[in-house]
Amino acid sequence: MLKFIHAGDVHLGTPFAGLLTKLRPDFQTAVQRATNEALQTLVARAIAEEVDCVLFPGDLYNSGENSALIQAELQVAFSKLAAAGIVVAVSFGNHDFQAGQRAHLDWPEQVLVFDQAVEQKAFQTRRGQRVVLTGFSYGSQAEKSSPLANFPVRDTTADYQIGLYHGALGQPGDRYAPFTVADLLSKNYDYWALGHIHQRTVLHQQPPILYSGNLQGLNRTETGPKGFYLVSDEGQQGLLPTFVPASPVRFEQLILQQPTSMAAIQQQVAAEHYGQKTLLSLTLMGPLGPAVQAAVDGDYLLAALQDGTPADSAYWPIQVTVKEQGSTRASTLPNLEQVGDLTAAIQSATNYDVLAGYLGDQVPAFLRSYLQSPAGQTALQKKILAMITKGEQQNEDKSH
Ligand SMILES: [Mn+2]
Repeated sequence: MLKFIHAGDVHLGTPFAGLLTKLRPDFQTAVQRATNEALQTLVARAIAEEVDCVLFPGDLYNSGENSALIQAELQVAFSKLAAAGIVVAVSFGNHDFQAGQRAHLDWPEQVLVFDQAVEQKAFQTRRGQRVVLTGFSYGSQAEKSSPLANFPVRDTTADYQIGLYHGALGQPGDRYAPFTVADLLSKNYDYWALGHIHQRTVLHQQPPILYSGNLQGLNRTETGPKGFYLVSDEGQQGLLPTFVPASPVRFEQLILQQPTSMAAIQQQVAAEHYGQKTLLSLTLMGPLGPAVQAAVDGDYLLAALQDGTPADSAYWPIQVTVKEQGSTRASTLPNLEQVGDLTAAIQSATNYDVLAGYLGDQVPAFLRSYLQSPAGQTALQKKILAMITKGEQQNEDKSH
């Protein structure tokens, strides 16, 4: 019998930079502690369940370089697991590439760290069974080679063989160690612990090939409960994963139909059930009542909703989008056709608070800080202006 935890994409130390300025203080604290608290929940469960090992297939850290606090928190977590006789296996991904080579605190010997070349690591469980783990770590922000070719087929002398793999389905040459399900199946492993995709996804049932998703949602697009898989073959039907929620803060999206007043919005939002601290992205379907429309036009809708949110609510609105007649337009974005001053319009559209909402979670930290910097803002604004101007010229050309 084997029992283990599969936790991809913990992203310890995520700064939540674009979000923090908009939060009530209690949410600010909760968000800043969220990734570590989710890890603590995992550790407590691992110990309570007496698992044999915990597998982290990439992006355990949000970045390759980490503060003393984050390193200390991870050290505490690893030490607790080691003291309970639990083996930890870490392979680094595209966010925390080379984290194994950089300075970090000494980890207990029960922590197995995968090198950039594909490696096998074996250990004996408390019940005397031999488990072989196979994996590799990223050496840079992309892994265009096919490390899978170097994964050996299953060691027939092992009781279990598990692959740790940070990557995405794709074609040779894609950025994130592309693979196909057939490639993985050809290795005959008992389980594939995948990382990289933040949405829980089952690619194959038996043997299980799956993404556990992230431990804590990192932005408004990563909605719903987040956590890890507790995997066991106690039921003798092969290794079966059970999802265990671990995120202390949740992102959710809520759609409201034709709100007539600000009070109506507040009532509908408050009437939802919130099991935990929830950051809300609201979509208002038009037509809107006059007061709501005025708030949209005056660009103070979100601020007004935050002002009207009770001080002890379990929810906090972070974004409002208005949709009418099939068109989508974020209330924070100006309508270019109605704006006389194009430069000002572009400036407000490239404001980082607006921009951050459109950046996917795979956008690396250095690019986020560039887009937030004066140099990045100016470059982006120039580019947009050039595109709009060029577009106008092309339209004129066509009319000839
Ligand atoms: Mn990730």
